[in-house]
Amino acid sequence: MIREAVRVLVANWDGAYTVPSRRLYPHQWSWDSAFVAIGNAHWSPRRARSELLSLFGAQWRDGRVPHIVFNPRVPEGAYFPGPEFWEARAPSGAATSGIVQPPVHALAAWRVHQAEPNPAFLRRIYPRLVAQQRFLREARRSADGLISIVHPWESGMDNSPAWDGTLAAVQAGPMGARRRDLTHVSADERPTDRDYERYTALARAYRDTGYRRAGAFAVEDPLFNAAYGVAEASLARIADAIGRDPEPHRREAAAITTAMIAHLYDDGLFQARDATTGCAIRSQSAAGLVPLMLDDLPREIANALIGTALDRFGIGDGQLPSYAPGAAEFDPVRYWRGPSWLNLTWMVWQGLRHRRADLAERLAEGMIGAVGRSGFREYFDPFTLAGHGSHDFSWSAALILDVAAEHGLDGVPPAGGEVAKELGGLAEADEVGDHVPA
Ligand code: 9WN
Repeated sequence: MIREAVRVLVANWDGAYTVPSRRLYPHQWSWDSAFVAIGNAHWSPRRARSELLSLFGAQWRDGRVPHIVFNPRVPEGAYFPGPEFWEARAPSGAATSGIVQPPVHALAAWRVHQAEPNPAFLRRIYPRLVAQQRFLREARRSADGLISIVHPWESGMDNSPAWDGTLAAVQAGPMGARRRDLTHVSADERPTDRDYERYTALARAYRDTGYRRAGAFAVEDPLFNAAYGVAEASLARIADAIGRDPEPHRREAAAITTAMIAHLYDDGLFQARDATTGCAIRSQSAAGLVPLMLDDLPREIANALIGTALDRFGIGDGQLPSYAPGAAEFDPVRYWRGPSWLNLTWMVWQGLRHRRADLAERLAEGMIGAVGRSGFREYFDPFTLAGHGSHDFSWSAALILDVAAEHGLDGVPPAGGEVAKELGGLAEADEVGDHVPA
């Protein structure tokens, strides 16, 4: 499994970063690169650093890190919406989108440094990570202290039923272009055309304000806000390591946790909130469990989330469905409406490791079991473990490497054992496919 994961990551390496999937997603994606860096850190810290530095090379002057950095060698028609739709360029000259994704990059940078300490890398990436957070505060923070997203694509869980109500109010005409995703993946595993029309209309409206003003979709999402808080906690560690002041980051991390508890927490699950109306958006999305990643979450709230994860999401069986199976909107095969995804499971696994090692172990085994059954698919039916979406999906491969390194592949702790030996023996693969010096 380890060799196969590295094969996928080498095959998807584009010289300085990794595409999520060769055919379905042939450019660089923001949060995908963070997860890939976390996995690559175990066998090629050099690639992991390159992954993050190349992404931040396309950071905008206002600090935003675009959710896609387009590869100029890939034809416009290979992915919709492509560079001609977004009409955006970074100061580096790279064509990009104009929206963002959950800021999991500071955590990734810290993990990469832990795998192979490199203060020069930390010093280079730190101001960029700080600017990424500053953009979110300046452009997206409400008076209540929460960060909002302006498009379902910014949540990373694009087609979550949590967005159905808000999206229904979006006025949308025809897309004016052909979807490319359906040439690679079956239509019942992807969003509907109606969803795509609304995604396109929202992105176009935001673009037409110069990527400044939110339109009909402005939402405070628990996953995104948790990622923001984890980023501040990671920045405190990074600041400490390079002789900068960690205190402002610690304060910011504490403040976001407090704001999330005050405004998003409700009865065992964090909920999204409409940033325009202030009304809760009630759903059964697993995004509401991701705040378990926050170290400073009060114990009684963490325990309540764990209770929900067991009762409503059934994580005792090793899978974390992206949406609670008992809910009417649950669909085990359609993109973000029920299937389990490795990145979501990995984030909750992180939050459980120091709180409920027994459950963390179940999830680790569940991730390994899904890949063992179906390969490095994009998502999995949480009951049958059948694979869906793209094949050879990068973050599935990368995060399995992290799980294997931390947990072992067969429940045997990995220290000094087979996993480390296998990962250490992959120097040959590291030589493959560099076009751009890191
Ligand atoms: C739009 C690349 C991305 C992930 C997202 C996932 C999917 C894109 C799409 O693929 O979104 O950004 O075209 O469907 O929802 O989380 O980053 O893997």
